[in-house]
Amino acid sequence: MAGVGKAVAEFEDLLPVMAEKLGGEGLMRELSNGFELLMDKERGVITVESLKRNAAVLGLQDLRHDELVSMVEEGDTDGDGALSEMEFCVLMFRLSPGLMEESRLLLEEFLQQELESSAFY
Ligand SMILES: [Ca+2]
Repeated sequence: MAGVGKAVAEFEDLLPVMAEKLGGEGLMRELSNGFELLMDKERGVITVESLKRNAAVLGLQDLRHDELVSMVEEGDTDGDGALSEMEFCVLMFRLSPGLMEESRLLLEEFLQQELESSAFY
């Protein structure tokens, strides 16, 4: 699991900085971009195969197959074997405890805005 640990450590360093710079909405947009880079274009979800194909984009090419599998399993809350965009975002936040602390407020603010804007449409 050394590869996962290293990748996670990099996210831990990166995400709080991004959160601070971009604010909640910008951070969600970055995560969403990351999701699009990693997803299976035909299915619109991240699978182990799409993760493997695109992992190099995020510098995760050193992760072994079973590490990629366990990443997907860890994030897959509805058990369909793939990561939806929301599952991916939640996983990224879970992998980064520092980010959770620092950006929970930003995230809440963002979700609040989303709720408010969706209430108007
Ligand atoms: Ca899923």
